[in-house]
Formats: sequence, structure tokens, C-alpha cells
Amino acid sequence: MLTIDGKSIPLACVDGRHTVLDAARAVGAHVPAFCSDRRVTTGGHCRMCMVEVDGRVVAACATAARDGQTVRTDTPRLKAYRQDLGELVVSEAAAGGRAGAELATMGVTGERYPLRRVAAGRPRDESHPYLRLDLNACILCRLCVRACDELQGQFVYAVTGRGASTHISWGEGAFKDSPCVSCGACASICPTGAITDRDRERSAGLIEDRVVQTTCSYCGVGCQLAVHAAGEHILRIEGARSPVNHEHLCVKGRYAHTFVHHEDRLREPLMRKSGVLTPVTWREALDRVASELRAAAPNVAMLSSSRCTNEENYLAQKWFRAAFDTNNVDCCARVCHAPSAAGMRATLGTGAATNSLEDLERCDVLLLSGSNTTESHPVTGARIKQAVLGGTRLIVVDPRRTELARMADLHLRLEPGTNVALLNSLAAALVDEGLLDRAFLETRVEGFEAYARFISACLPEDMEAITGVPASQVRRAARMYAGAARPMQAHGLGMTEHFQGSEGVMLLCNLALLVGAVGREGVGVNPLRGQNNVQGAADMGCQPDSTTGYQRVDDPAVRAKFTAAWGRPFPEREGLTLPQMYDAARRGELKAMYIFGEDVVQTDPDAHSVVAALRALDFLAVQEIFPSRTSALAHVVLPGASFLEKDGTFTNGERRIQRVRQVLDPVGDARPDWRILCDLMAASGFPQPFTRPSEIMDEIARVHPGFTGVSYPRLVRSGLQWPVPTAEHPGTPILHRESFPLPGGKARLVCVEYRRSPTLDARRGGDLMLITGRVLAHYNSGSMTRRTPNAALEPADRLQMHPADADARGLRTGDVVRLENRFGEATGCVEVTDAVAPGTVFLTFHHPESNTNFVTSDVQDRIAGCPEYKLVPVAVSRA
Ligand SMILES: Nc1nc2c(c(=O)[nH]1)N[C@H]1C(S)=C(S)[C@@H](COP(=O)(O)OP(=O)(O)OC[C@H]3O[C@@H](n4cnc5c(=O)[nH]c(N)nc54)[C@H](O)[C@@H]3O)O[C@H]1N2
Ligand SMILES: Nc1nc2c(c(=O)[nH]1)N[C@H]1C(S)=C(S)[C@@H](COP(=O)(O)OP(=O)(O)OC[C@H]3O[C@@H](n4cnc5c(=O)[nH]c(N)nc54)[C@H](O)[C@@H]3O)O[C@H]1N2
Ligand code: SF4
Ligand code: SF4
Ligand SMILES: [Mo]
Repeated sequence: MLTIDGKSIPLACVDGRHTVLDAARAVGAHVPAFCSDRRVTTGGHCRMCMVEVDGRVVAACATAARDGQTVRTDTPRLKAYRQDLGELVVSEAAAGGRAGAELATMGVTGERYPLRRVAAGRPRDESHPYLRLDLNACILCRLCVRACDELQGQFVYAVTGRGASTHISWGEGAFKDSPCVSCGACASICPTGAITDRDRERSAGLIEDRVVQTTCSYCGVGCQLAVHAAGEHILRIEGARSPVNHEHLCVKGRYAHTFVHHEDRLREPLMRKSGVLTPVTWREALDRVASELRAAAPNVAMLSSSRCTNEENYLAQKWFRAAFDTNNVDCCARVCHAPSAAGMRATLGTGAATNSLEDLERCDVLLLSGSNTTESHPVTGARIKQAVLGGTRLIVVDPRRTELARMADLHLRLEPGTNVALLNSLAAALVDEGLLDRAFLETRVEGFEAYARFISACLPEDMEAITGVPASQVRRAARMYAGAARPMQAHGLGMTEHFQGSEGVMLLCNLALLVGAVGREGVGVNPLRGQNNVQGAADMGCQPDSTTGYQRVDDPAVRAKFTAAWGRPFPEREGLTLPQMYDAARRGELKAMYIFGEDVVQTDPDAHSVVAALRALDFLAVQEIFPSRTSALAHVVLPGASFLEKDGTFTNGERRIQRVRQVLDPVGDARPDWRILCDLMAASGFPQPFTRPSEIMDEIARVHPGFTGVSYPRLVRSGLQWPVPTAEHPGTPILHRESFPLPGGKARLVCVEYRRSPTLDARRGGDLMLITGRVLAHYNSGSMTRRTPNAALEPADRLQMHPADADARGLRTGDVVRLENRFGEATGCVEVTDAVAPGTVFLTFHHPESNTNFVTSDVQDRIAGCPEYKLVPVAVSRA
């Protein structure tokens, strides 16, 4: 118990780690503190938070709360101290922001001390698309330094100079040329307005009328946003308190929101008339779509949207299955993490991340394979950086030297396309050196004897010639992984988008099983799911072999259950996968397609063949928020509402179902996608009773055994991680604690031989190996990020090339080049860097003009049909 201004508070309420400042705030006392923020460690620089503890004046932020303390926060002596300090502050800096407001309430006049501001002497910088710096307002509280170091791990700022010339610096030159990754943490935390951002500048003078918590609609991390709004304006976006992002955000979640009111937004339904997409009424558009699909059924297909909500994905597959008698339903998981789902289901029984993001702070070794986390899942990437700075050891498997590969204890820089050979050799080293969890293998795993025989032929020394990774490094990695008390894994598309994608993921599971790293804290196999709701789209049943909750369509009991729930049957036969849909369309067998929130012409591989497939259809409908290359081929285009304009839920990569809440009205005549789908279902003779998304979730909970306990009132704060089997169940952060959902309850070790990709065998028309992927500032097709100031951060698609390959072609950074192979032609802007190995190049696919997917190949993962985006030969020459 301690007493603050006469109020008693039990120490337990503030707990040992907390300070007198926390305790004071817990009882509602107002103590000004400029340099303190709960997101970062204590600084103790500003001394504004002075309080009396047992009569002694101390800084509350730097004094631990202890039993028996008597604290006064508001004595005349303290007031006088603070006011004097405030006078000193304003004599040195033109502090605005929350500090400025506080100083004004303290009656600080600025008259007591002569002005010591070196007004023109301090740097101002407006070079960055988002951040604005004016160090004349800086009070040297160093919150920006701590935010950048401790939240983002970027170390952009330093304190330089002495005495009166002490200031915050970011190195030489303009801020835009600093290593800043535009996460905005420094602007968000700065108490004086010395570091601020474009959003605050843009919204000056507008009065905030609400703050809405919602879920970011870019990547699968699922950060919680606090959207500050005034009327139909977004003032700014801050990170909300959540176990997912702990108030941190990346440049996309925080800043890339101005696409919402971009002039290109689709604002009314369009229908092709005399060859031209022409505005029509909703009634006309809906009736046309319904009648065309009805006429072509069952030779119709739905490609659903992982950018959209669970409720919308549920409706999309329900509509096609029940109204058009087809299981031709798929989503972008096919081109992304379908191999993770297939590989994990085969070995562990469930095709989703076994553990939670919070486990990143609990593991002591992280094996990261084929994931460029700091660009693709930036908030998780920042978390990994902090873990590594705190002592977690990191093994990175990637042909490129990514930011995390540079920080890693071990970087296994394999030849692209050789994951299977490398992971087998890692496993062989574990078995060879006896680095196994025998008890786990005995009680929880099947097939060890046969596996041990198979793997003995895959020793690192045998595989070295294929993978290019020295055997000694592989053995070190094996010892590091097996030697950890809590070895954790995470992986990305460098595993899945390959000829042996699903098999590679099975081998990741093998590794975890061999060392008993499943079913407890700080371990597991964790695909870093890509899209904001790709986990959800699959959970909702947007795949051809199973409906909601991975319940197989060929199971009579499943069909009986859904027929009872929906009042209509659906067929037994599996539907077509996305690549099979294109094949069927080109053969004239598939007549009509409904593409919901995907720009397949830009993002699916071998784009010439995609265009040919779409052109071969009798009817194509697209439901979008922007015109795209795909919508340009459509007969009807329906304008959907973005995530800021509708309600629903997304499920992130750790299976966490989180609320999406409407902030703005939809633009023009656009409608929330779930409403469009309900209208289309009604027009197709299959009316739905739903008046709001929560009612759709109630139906999902009735048919999906893992969602039985899910309802909107339970999702208020941090959401719930499925499975949630009952209304009281707290959700499941860790899977497979006791058994695996496979026959006998045991996981399976799988024997997989390395097979060269046919791409390598048919190596025609190119001397460089192209890997494609992403950069931080843009998102997939770029339809949204290109329509924000992120475009200034990354104006064109980048082609990374090793200096040796660049020299051989006389190329330099900034040169525009042509890439060619037997599939087509693309362009890119060269970045000379040793991040790629000689002989390989890396190109992004965020800009339509680059035509990146005109050179990606038709090779697919053997099991899940995922395209081999990460390996294709190209010839590169100056454009
Ligand atoms: N900024 C940004 N973030 C995004 C997206 C975006 O477009 N932009 N998209 C989202 C989506 S949909 C997804 S799926 C995720 C994807 O996120 P990531 O999985 O990180 O995707 P990529 O950058 O495509 O590829 C990851 C890494 O795989 C490596 N790689 C290539 N070939 C191999 C190989 O043979 N073996 C191994 N081990 N590694 C290899 C590449 O060098 C690359 O560093 O990102 C999501 N987040
Ligand atoms: N070369 C190469 N190609 C790749 C990849 C690669 O690594 N290399 N990665 C692949 C991967 S992993 C993926 S997931 C795919 C992604 O490919 P896409 O899914 O095509 O990419 P996105 O840009 O996410 O596109 C989604 C579309 O949905 C629209 N949209 C966004 N929000 C909403 C909404 O609320 N409602 C509606 N109706 N529409 C909305 C956007 O405007 C956008 O046009 O790309 C794949 N393509
Ligand atoms: S925006 Fe982020 S990365 Fe850039 S300086 Fe601020 S905290 Fe550091
Ligand atoms: S890390 Fe992903 S979810 Fe989080 S703010 Fe960035 S894009 Fe959004
Ligand atoms: Mo993806």
C-alpha cells in the first residue's frame, strides 16, 4: 500500500516494475511529464514530474513505487519548481504539442529568463513525404531517440553537440536520406511538435469528433489502429493498445490511408455497353450479374477477396456453392500460403500458425525461412529486431541478404529453389548428431524409424553442392536450433512460392517435431500470413475442396449439415483451383467468373495466359474499390467500400479474429461488399436475412466448429484466437498442446526428396535467375499505396542486381532495364546492391507499368498449385 495525495493504493495495482508516476496516474493525480511515455523506457530527462516522496523531491518517472511510500504531487513547493522549469523550457524551445498545452496551463509566460533560442540555428526539414522536423520546438526529451531505438530498432536519431548547441541529429543531409523507415513512432511520441507529420499538418484546424478502433487492412499482422476522425476526414491514425502491435505501426498502416478519398475510387456501378464501361443503376448491374451467372451455372467460378472481411468471404462462397451448384471457389491463398496450409495439415493436422506473435518475446532461437519480415510484416519485423537486440539468436534462410539476414547469427544463403535440400540437410544433422527430443518423438510423433533411414542420405555434406550452403554452417544452425530451450520458426513466401512449396513447409514441421518444438510457449511453426484476411478467407471456406471451417465438400455429413443450415445443398465434387479455373476458361469450359477484390492480371503469374483466360469467358464481373487491369476486362464492375467504410472482422496470421469498424461513409454510390453480396444473392433467387455483419458472424458460429464461441460482443478488445469452441472459451493462442488432430493424435514425419524445379531444367532464354517479391512502402498490386504519398517513397518497381552483374551489363542504380524470357517482357529500375547474390536478381510487382508478372512462369507447387513466383530465368538489358 502507498498513499498518494491522501489516497491509498495497493502496490499490487501498480506492481513492482512500476514507478511513482504510474502509481500517481493510477489514482488520477495529474503529474506533468514531458519525457515519459508508456511505450518506451524511462528517460528522466525533463524533471517535470517532480513529486515529494516521504518529503524528498524526486522525479516520479524514475522512482520505483514501493510499499509504505507517502507521495504528494501537488504541494506549493512542487508547483513553484515546475513553473520555474517550464520557464527554462520555453526560454530554450518553442514547444508546442501536449507539452506546449501543459506549459500554458501551468501559467508559464516566457518572461522570467532571456530567450536562449538559437532560432535559425536549429535544423528544420520538410524533405520527407510524411515526417516534418523543426528542432526549434525540441526540448531534448529524447523520446524520439528511444522510440526509434526501442520500438522500430532503426537507430535514426542521435543527440549531438554540447551545452546550448546540443541537438537531435539524423546524420548528414536531408531527413529523407536518413535510414528512416517512416513508421511514424517518433512523430507519434514527440511531446512538443518538433517532430510531426503530414497528417497533423493536413488536419490543422479540424476538430476531432471521434476515435475508432479498427484493424489495418494491409498485411496479415493485423495491427490495431486508432483512427482519429472529424466528420468525413481522417485526421490521423495511431497504433492502438493490443497484444498484436503494442501501439506500434508501419508506414502503410499509419500513413497510407489517403487512397480512401482518391479521385480514382469507383463510385458507381459500371456495365459494358458498346464496348465501353458505362455508369448504370445498381438495379441494372445486380440483375445483369445474377442473370449471367444463373445462365452459365454451374460453369461459373468465384475468386474471393482476402482483402475483405470474414463475413464477406463467407457470403461469397455460400452464394456460389448454394446458388450455382459449384465448388469453384478460391482466393489468393492459392498464390500465397496455400502450401503452408497443405504442408502443415499433412504433418501437424492444422494448416495455420501453431503459436502467437507474443511468442517472439519468449523464444530463444528464431529460425526464419523465406521471409523478408521487416518489409513485409514490419511491426512483427520490428518485434524480431528487438528480440535479437535482447539476445534471441536468429537464423535466416534466404538467398538474399535482407535486413534481418544482416542482423542474424547465421545467414544460410541458399541457392533459390533449394529449400527442400537445405531443410533435409538440417534435419539430417539433427539426427546424425543425436540432437533430438526422444520423449516427444516417442509419444507424439509417428514414423521416426522410416524417417531416420531416409534422412541419413541427406547429410549437409551431401547437400552442399545443391544448396551452396557450407555443411559446417548447416551443422551450426542445427546445433543452435536444437540447443535452444524454446526454438521458434516463422516463414514466408520464399518457402511456399516454389515447385516444392508444400513439401518445403512439411520439412519445417519435421524440424520442429524432431526437437519437440510444438505445443508450448515460444516454439512452433508459424507461416507469416500475407493479406490482412487471407487466414479468414480460407477459414470461411474460399477454397474448392472445403467449405467453412475446412469441412470437406465430399463428406456427406458436412453436406447434410450445411444443407440444413442454408436450406440448399451444394455439390459433392471438389471445385477448380484458381489455375484450373484459367485452364478451364481457355478451354471454353468455364463460362463466367466473379472476381472479388483481386487484380489478377497484375498479380497472377504468366499474365499473358491470365488475360487470354479472362478474354475467353462469356462474362466477367469484378467487385473492386479502384479500376484495375482486371476490371478493364470486365462486363460489370461493382464499387465496393474500403475497410474504413464498413464493419466486419479480419483474422490475422496468428488466428486472431478482430473487429473492423466503420469510420467513414462509403464514397459516392459505393456499398459495403457484404451488402453487395447479399443483394446479388437475392437477385440470384437466394435471399439472405442479414441486416448487419454481426448477424452473418452469428451464422458462421453456427456452422464452423472452431467459431462456436465467437460473437461480436466478445471481440470488443483484442479479439479471439480460434478455435473458440464455447461462448466462455478464452480462445487458443497455442495449438497442439496435448495432441494433433490426426489419426492416433500423433504428428507425422514426412520423407521428401529434393526435386529440381522444371524451371531449372528448361533454363531457356535467360542467364539471370529472377526472384520476385515486395518492398516496404507498397502493397501487392499497389492499387492503394500508389495512391498515397507512399508513391514518393518508392516511385517505381526496383530490380536488385549484384554489382558484378551490373558491371557486366554496364548498368547503374537508376537505370531502366528490360527483362525478357519465353513468357514475356517486363521493366524495372535497377538498384545495384550486394543484397542479391551474383546471378540472381530481385524485382517487385507493385506497379502495373512494370509488367512483372509477364515474365513469371507457369510452374506450380506440386501439391497446392501455388505459382513459382520466386524462380524464373530472365535476360536483362538496358531499356
Ligand atoms: N510491404 C508489403 N508488405 C506486404 C505485402 C506487400 O506487397 N508489401 N504483401 C503481403 C502478402 S500478400 C504476403 S503473402 C506477404 C509476403 O511476405 P514475404 O513472405 O516476406 O514475401 P516476399 O518478399 O515475396 O519473399 C520473402 C523472401 O523469400 C526469399 N526467397 C526467395 N526464394 C527463396 C528460396 O528459394 N528459399 C528461401 N528460403 N527464401 C527465398 C526472398 O529473397 C524474400 O526475401 O507480405 C505481406 N505484406
Ligand atoms: N510476381 C509476383 N506476383 C505475386 C506475388 C509475388 O511474390 N511475386 N505474390 C502473390 C501474393 S502472395 C498475393 S497474396 C497476390 C495478391 O494479389 P491481389 O490480391 O491481386 O493484390 P492486392 O493488391 O492485395 O489486390 C486486391 C485488390 O483488392 C482491392 N480491394 C482492397 N480492399 C478492398 C475492399 O474492401 N473491397 C473490394 N471490393 N476490393 C478491395 C484492391 O483495390 C486491389 O485491387 O499477389 C501475388 N502476386
Ligand atoms: S519514423 Fe520511425 S524509423 Fe523514422 S525516425 Fe521516426 S521512429 Fe525512426
Ligand atoms: S505491419 Fe501490417 S498490419 Fe501492421 S500497420 Fe503495417 S501493414 Fe498494417
Ligand atoms: Mo500473399
